[in-house]
Amino acid sequence: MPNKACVRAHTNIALIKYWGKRDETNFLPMNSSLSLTLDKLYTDTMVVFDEALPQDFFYLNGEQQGEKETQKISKFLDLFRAEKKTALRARVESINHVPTAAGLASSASAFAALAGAANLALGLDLDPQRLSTFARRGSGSATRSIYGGFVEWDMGTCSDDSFAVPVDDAGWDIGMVIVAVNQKAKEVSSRIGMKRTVETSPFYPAWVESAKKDILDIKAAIAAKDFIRLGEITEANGMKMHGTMLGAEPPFSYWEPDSIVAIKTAQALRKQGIPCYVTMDAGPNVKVLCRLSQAETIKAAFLEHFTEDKLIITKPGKGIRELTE
Ligand code: 2P0
Repeated sequence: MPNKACVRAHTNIALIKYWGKRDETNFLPMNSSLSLTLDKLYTDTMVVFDEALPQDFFYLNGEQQGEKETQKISKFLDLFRAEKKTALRARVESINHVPTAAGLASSASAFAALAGAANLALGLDLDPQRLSTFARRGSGSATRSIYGGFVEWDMGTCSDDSFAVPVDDAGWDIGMVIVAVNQKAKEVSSRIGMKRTVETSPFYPAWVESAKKDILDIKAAIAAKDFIRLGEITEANGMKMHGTMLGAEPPFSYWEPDSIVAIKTAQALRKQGIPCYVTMDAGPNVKVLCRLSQAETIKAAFLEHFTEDKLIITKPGKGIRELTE
């Protein structure tokens, strides 16, 4: 058994969003989602299983993490230990590669990298599809970070068949400009936010119905390499998700004034004949889906409102892979 492995996983941005669970224990979503894996933002994680360790240890960016964070990692590693029928404890060392000041640390890349490294270190030999079901139980969005390009997370019928499927490598002039908007205080966490929305928002059933159609439509747009349609569906789906939160009790929103500035900037670019479309997640950052060949032009327009360090251009990223020394 190798007992040690290091894996890189990239984060992903959902174009058709995951927002709500039908089973909170197993992280089963209310609807299928579809994302784009990003090249620029990723996590490298090394896992060493060692019989000399009395407990699990977790280091993030070189700093040992406290009990709460370590427990989360232990609980996740328990899934792999159960599969291997071992009680071995592990040392986990993660480095988040996120451009400074962006505030874009992601549980998607974190749990996908940890899943990949645990799988290799224990010699489990899980195939990527099965591995994505493990990643899912760390964080829903991590399901999709196993693969590169456009990825669908099929909602499935149970824990075994709710997994990610690669859809397309996104190698047809697809890019993203991330607008890192300043965040004042930590908002409602996505886990709490989606739960509140599912339980209280009268708009929620309509969201689920509409997301089912959106996923079919976006896959047709990807198959046809129709960028405009891809963007239109992406932007509309994200807006609908944020709409469900306004209907929750109590209502909440992740938007900041600068989020609106970014949305308006994208709209103005479209009027000038440069197609680009926005999507937002559980935070104020705005992600602009664009043609990679036009990303610099789009960034220049955003520079009128945002400083250079807040604007990140990225191309599509790859799936998880082992890093060898
Ligand atoms: C997504 N988000 O599809 C959606 C869109 C945020 C908005 O997945 O509870 O950290 O760990 O499964 O994956 C963020 O939620 O939530 C997320 P858990 P996760 O990317």
